[in-house]
Amino acid sequence: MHRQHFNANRVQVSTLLSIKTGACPEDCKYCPQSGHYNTGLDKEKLMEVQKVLDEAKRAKEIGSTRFCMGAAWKHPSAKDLPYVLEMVKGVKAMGMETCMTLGKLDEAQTKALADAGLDYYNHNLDTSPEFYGNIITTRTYAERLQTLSYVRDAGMKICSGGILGMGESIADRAGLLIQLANLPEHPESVPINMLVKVEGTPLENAEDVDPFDFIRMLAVARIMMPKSHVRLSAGREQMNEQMQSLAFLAGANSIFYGEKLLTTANPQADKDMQLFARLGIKPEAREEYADEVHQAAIEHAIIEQRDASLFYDAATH
Ligand code: SAM
Ligand code: DTB
Ligand code: SF4
Repeated sequence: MHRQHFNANRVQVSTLLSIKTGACPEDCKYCPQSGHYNTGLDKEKLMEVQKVLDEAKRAKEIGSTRFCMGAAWKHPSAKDLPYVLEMVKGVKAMGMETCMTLGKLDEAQTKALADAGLDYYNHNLDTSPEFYGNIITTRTYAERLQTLSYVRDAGMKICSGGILGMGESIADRAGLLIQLANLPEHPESVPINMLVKVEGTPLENAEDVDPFDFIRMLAVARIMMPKSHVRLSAGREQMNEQMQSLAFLAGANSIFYGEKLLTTANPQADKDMQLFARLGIKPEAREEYADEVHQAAIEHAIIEQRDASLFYDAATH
């Protein structure tokens, strides 16, 4: 199935940046950025446009092809939106794909983001409709579906997935995939996150997910949405290399790349590139890149991340 639609040795790499951190009015029980819980996180207001562009440049230099900007908002405000649009334009001009996750959108905001050149909008359904109310009470499932519908109608690509490890049942995991696979079109990108348990959140002591059940979730997502990129998302820092390899074999073909997710740790870039090399995986080219020089620069950046020390480079053998 995977090989019918993708080169199984290519994995798409995206880098995340939190452009506005903490003090979020929503009550998502998994989230370190919710203002409802005390997680000791340093709160920050919207980052300056130039600082965001500097971070995007850094991401490009380590070989990332998509830059995803996240804000801890219920929804963007009229005051903040113009700055966000400048960020999209600036990152796009650097030759990277752009992605944002800013909470709920109205129709006009969605159109403005599309006009600025935003490629992807991330808005997760998180879990099944039945389990959802145990995790979030300040935003409904129907509101999430509405935002996704605006994004689709504005011609942008959808990134939508969920989280495992919040106490949901196997049926709830199936319920999430059924929702995603029954959207009018499959999301182009389906992030499957393993809960990062953050002290101070209501889920800090949640039970671990069985690693094989996590892998099964990726495999079923791959089968149900054969043309989508399935992203092995948050939680990789807590997984060993063997588990990540199994995830790629099960059909995951995208990761977050760079040492930080939004507020929590992600594996170091050099470690990821060493693992890719040992598995014979290469980072995927940008979907619409027209410029081979740009692609060569990405590959060069990736190689630079690897430690030249002793490991078997399966990608070039
Ligand atoms: N505030 C916006 C929203 O919720 O739409 C955007 C940012 S929010 C942090 C993006 C997604 O990150 C959430 O939908 C959730 O799936 C994921 N996430 C947040 N905290 C997480 C955690 N501790 N572990 C795993 N995934 C998490
Ligand atoms: C997604 O599904 N996972 C990313 C991204 N979309 C925005 C976020 C993961 C956040 C993990 C917790 C943190 O670093 O704050
Ligand atoms: Fe806010 Fe998003 Fe975190 Fe929910 S997941 S508390 S909306 S930042």
